[in-house]
Amino acid sequence: MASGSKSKRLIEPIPLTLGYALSQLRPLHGLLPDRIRYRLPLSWNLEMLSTFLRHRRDRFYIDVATELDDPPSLAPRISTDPAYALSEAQIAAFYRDGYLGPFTLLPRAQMQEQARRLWALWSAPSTTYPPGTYTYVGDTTASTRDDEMSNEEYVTRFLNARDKHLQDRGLLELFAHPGIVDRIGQLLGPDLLLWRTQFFPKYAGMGGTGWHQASSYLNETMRVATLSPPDLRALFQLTVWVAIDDSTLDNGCLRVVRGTHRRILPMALDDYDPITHGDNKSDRFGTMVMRPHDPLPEDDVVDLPMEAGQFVIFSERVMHGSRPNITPGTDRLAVNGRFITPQTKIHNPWVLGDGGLDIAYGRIKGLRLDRWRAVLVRGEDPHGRTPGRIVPLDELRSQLDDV
Ligand SMILES: O=C(O)CCC(=O)C(=O)O
Repeated sequence: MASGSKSKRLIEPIPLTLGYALSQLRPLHGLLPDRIRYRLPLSWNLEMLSTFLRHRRDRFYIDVATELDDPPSLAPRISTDPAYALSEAQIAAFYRDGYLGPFTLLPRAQMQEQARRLWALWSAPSTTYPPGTYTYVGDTTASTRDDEMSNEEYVTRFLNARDKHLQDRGLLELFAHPGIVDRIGQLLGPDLLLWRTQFFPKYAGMGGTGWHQASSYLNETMRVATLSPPDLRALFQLTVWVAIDDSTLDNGCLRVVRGTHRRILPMALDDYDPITHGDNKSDRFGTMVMRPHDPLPEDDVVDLPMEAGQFVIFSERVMHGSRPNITPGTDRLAVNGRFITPQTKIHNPWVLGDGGLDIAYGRIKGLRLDRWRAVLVRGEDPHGRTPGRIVPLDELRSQLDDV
C-alpha cells in the first residue's frame, strides 16, 4: 500500500501448486484432519491453476472456472399465484441475459416508509457476527484521502451489513415475500434456502461496486468454494437485489453486462490503494481492486435504475456491479438476498467449526459462523447437505418475535 505496510499476497504459487496436487488425491483426504483438508485448494481446477501460474496477478479466476448449461425445459418449475407467474418467454430471457426484472415488490411509498428503519438496521451492530468473531489481517493505516474509507473500515462495515435477516423480522419478511420466493421457485424449483443477505449502501461521492461474477463464492476463501452444488454447470443459486431507496444512474444503480453469465471470466487483481486507484473508485472490491481482465462488450452493459420497492433477479454469474454515486447528497441503500436449492451444500465442517470463514478479498480471517443459519423459505430440505444449520422460516419467525 502507498501509505502502510504491504499486505501479504493473496495466493502464493508454490503452496498453491503443492496444495492443488494434494487436492487431486481424493482417496487420501479422509485421512487428513479437517483443518488441512479444507485448506487445500479443493475448488481449483486445471484451467484456474494454469491461468494463475502463467499470468500471476495479471489474470486470475476468482471463482470456479465453469460454464452454465441451458436447462432441460423452460417451463416454470413450480406453479404460483398468477400475480407472480413467469412466462416461458421471461424464463428464456433470463437464460439469455442472466437477469430478469425489475419487478415491484412493494409500492414505492410503502418501501419509503421502511427505509429509515432499514438504514438503521444496516449500521446497527450485527448479532450474528458481533465484535470479536473475526480478525482483520490487512493493512491498518487510515486512508490518505479524506474522501475514502480505510480498507479496514470498508471491510468491517461490509461484514456488519451481512445476514441481518437473522436478527430482524422485517428484513426476513422482505425476502420471504411470495413476490420474491415464488418467482425464484419458478427458476430454481420448489425447495429454497435463503443463505445470505447483504446491505449495499452508496453514500454520496462513494465509488460503485467493481465488476465481478460469482457462482460458488470461491473468492471468499480462495481455496474452497462456499457453495458446493451437485452440478456446477446447472443453475443452483440466484440473487435478488431490492432497492430500498430510488436507485438512479447518478446515485449508484445496479448494472450488469447481459449475456456474460455463460462462463466465469478471468480477472485482474491488485491491492486497493487510495492514491493509485482512488480516482476510479468503482473498481474497489473489499481491500482489492478487481477488474475483468479482458474488455467487456460495452453494448451489453445494462444499467438497472429502480424505484424504491422494486427488485431484480440475477444470476451472480452475470458480470455485475454498480455505478458510482456522483450526487452531492443522495445516499442510496439496497439489500440483496441469495437463494439456493438445498441440494447445494454450504460451507464445510472446518469453516462451520473451529476454522471459521476466511474472506480473502477482505483480509478477514476465521469469521465464526456459530450463529449463522440458512433459512428454509419454501418447501423442504430432503437432502440435509448442511446438517444442523437449516432453520425453517416459521421457527426463525418465532425466535425473532421472542427476542
Ligand atoms: O449494490 C451494489 O453496489 C452491488 C451489488 C452486488 O454486487 C450484489 O448484489 O451482488
